[in-house]
Amino acid sequence: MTTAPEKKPVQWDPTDIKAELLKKYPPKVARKRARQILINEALENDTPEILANVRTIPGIITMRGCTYAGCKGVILGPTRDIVNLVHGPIGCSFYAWLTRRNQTDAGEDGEQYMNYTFSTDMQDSDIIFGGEKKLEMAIQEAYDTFHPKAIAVFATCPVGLIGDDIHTVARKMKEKFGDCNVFAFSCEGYKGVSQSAGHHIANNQVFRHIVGTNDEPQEGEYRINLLGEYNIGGDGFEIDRIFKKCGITNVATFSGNSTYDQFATSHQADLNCVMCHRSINYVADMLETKFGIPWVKVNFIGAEATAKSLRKIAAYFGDQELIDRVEKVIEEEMPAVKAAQEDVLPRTSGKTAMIFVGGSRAHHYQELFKEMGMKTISAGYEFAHRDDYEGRHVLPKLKVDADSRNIEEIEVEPDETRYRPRKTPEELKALEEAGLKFKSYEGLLPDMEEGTLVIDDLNQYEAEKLVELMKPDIFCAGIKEKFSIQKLGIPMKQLHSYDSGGPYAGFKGAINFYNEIDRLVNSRVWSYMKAPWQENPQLSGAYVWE
Ligand code: CFM
Repeated sequence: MTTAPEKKPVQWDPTDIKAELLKKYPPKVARKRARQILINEALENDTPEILANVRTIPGIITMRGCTYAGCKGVILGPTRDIVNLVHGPIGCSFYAWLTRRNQTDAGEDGEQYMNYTFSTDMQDSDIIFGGEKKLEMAIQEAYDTFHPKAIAVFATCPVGLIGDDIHTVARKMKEKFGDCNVFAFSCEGYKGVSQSAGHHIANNQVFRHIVGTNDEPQEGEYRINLLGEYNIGGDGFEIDRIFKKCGITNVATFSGNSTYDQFATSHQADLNCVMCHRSINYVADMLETKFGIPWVKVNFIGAEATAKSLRKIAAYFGDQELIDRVEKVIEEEMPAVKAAQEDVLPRTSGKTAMIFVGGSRAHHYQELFKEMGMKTISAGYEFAHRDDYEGRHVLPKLKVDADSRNIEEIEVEPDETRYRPRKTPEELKALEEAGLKFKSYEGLLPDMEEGTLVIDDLNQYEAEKLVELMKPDIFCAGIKEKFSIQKLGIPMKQLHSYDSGGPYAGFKGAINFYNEIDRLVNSRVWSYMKAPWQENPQLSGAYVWE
């Protein structure tokens, strides 16, 4: 075993770093960005306030995606037996072609459309004369070819601009077929400030058109739904393996490796476990209001976090048999985790990481880094809201602006026949008193050390500046950042797609992650790299404004 050489710590002061990041901006831009760059501090009764979920300043190269990406790609992308049809030009449709590494199994029925791209391939003439006829024909063709249970239609920007009525077309086709649910999403890319708006549009329609449509009793004890787990790199498979071993029945995952029937029967579960708070917390609320299912926050990223989440589920059901089985599973799984951890620790402890991902992972992955003795010195979300940073207690304080007003909030009432509180208020209270928190998420800030930098909607310029100034041992973000960071000599790990790795969830995932990060932070290759022109410039130039 080799140990890492003592590394000279890079001295930096967060206030200087922040000033340095803002220095190049015009005053107005700097003022806005200053509210999105936060130096973490522990306040007595509160968390510091950050500006989030606001428009990116035009001209800035954001890491964000669009509303269509959040709806079609994130939420509906991993549903295997729904035909997801993009109404729009083929450019947007290309990104429907499994570019996110959602995994699935084809199941016993073999219904699996995830690796197809369904598109209306809009042309100039469709933009001028309208695309509804073409959409109708495309839905018919998909139906004739596959006879799926459901067809979902997604609007891209031009569809909203020319005003195609996709909902009427969907309704008409649903009535015509009789045995295929057809519904549409007004998720034009410009609809919101980021993909977060797309999650909301997607989840609303899934709730409205599918959830609770199948009352056939389901088998299995200790029935839960796992909300906000998308099976990237097989994470969901690993979590399901653990559930199975514990005897917990996962009725529906929203939406990793999911099927139409899982959503349709999800109202029969007795507990909702929320993994990615950002993308789905409102669905948990709606399921509670309509059907009486309580929810708890869980996290299966990190071995300790996994154990803690399993114990939460067991405590909720309160059955000694389940509690014992969960303890036994943890006891069986942990030795391999500990062995891997002990192996990497001498080489990873004391190293530093930066994490800038969408809305949840920048928080969750800090668990894994902690288990490796590494510190996250800067982190942030692309598109999360203030509650994901500061905790849900800020929810009543959030102002509704023009952009959020654009996104429908559906009014949900208790179902007349099927609303059934799973626990009495006294039982819930007793569980709370025993430490099980319902509807609770504290956000990322309390889990980060004082003096760390938390940055919302980080952009290309700031990312490079940050790396240059703070020199982390690893930078985690997405494909758009990958190569620019590596060119700065710092290893880069994609935490959206996992590069080609994973799973990183659960116990086996933790082991995979330790080994992968150990390999990356101890590889010198990036720092040896110099492009030929950096050593021998053949041409030199200057900007006119310099
Ligand atoms: Fe939730 Fe996600 Fe994330 Fe997200 Fe995403 Fe993703 Fe993500 Mo990429 S649902 S917020 S919209 S945990 S695709 S699986 S990795 S940005 S941090």
